[in-house]
Amino acid sequence: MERTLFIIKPDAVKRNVVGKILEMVEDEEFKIVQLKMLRIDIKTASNFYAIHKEKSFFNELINFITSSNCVISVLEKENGVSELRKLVGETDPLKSPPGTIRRYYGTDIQKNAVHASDSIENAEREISILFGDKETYSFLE
Ligand code: 3AN
Repeated sequence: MERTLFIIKPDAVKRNVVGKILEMVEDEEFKIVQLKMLRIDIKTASNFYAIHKEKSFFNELINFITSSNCVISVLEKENGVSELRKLVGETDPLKSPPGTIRRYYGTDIQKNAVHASDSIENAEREISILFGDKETYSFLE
């Protein structure tokens, strides 16, 4: 079983589609093992997106992700990291295949509704940033 980090971003929370997005995830047999709503602070967001530090869109990205509440979860499934990326679709909603979350609920390349970890290593890193270390955070089986 793999665990991956899933964020429903401010644009989707504001559009009232949290329930619809979680339903898509549960319909694909992901288990929600952690779930919370919060506004990510700038320091945490900068650490989370550190890999994009040099990109032209970095400041815009930090402003957007910290602009309002996100719904943050840890999801579990066999091959969960790649399975969730498939369900999420491409970064640009318009290039996302039909049936993907971003195709349904994304607006543009920035307001693309959701985030999903892109590797097992990054999933562990991102879960630890937003939920704390495994040792200090208990998951109920
Ligand atoms: P993905 O989330 O599909 O893995 P990344 O990791 O390349 O995409 O980018 C992280 C986030 O940065 C995206 N989810 C998107 O919100 C934002 N982003 C990526 N490319 C652009 C861009 N050209 N302009 C504005 N925001 C972008």
